Amino acid sequence: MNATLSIDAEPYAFEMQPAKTALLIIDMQRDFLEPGGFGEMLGNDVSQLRRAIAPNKNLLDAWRAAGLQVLHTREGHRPDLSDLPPAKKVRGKGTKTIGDTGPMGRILIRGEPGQDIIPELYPLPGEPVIDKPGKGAFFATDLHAILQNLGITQLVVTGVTTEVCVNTTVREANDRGYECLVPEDCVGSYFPIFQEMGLKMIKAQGGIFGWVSDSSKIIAALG
Ligand code: C5J
Repeated sequence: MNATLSIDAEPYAFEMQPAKTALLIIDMQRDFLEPGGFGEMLGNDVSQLRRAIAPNKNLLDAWRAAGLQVLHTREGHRPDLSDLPPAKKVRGKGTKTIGDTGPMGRILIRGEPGQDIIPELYPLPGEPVIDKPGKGAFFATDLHAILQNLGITQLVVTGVTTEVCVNTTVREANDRGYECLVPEDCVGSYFPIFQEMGLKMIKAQGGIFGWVSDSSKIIAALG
């Protein structure tokens, strides 16, 4: 797919070059999204995030059918916690924190059931999965090197949560020269006000961090 596709977006159309664009799905992990997981254990309403599953699935299916690049991320740490900053371990003063045993295994530890990606969006063999210790997908990972080697210059960024890992990753990507398009129905926050404001921050001031659109417009453009 070599033609440039013009996607209706805010603050103005996103001129997408599909061969140079990757779909980057952020942290669609069981512990954040599934009833009975760590997110719900903390008192969050997971339905706010689960709304994004079906649009992500539709976009992922269309993206794969078009033969375009997909990457996934997972937030998580080494089992020995050697990459977990003490400040992150104690943040929130919860009775259960990262590394402790939670409802789906050790919380945010690589290889544990809760840290894995939900079955609906499970990566196919060959789709890179970036395990990240921070909120941004570029911090302490090989994501930038992989994207550079693939010739990627534009990203469609989806996933959770809108104001935390999605926003942080879009800002990191923007500073590294990537153009980011965020389909609003494919990102989710436990807090409706943060969903709204997280998207507004991206597209404000002429698209200071990127563009905001909707999955149906991207799928329509892909044909
Ligand atoms: C993500 C978080 N993925 N909210 N993590 O946004 O802690």
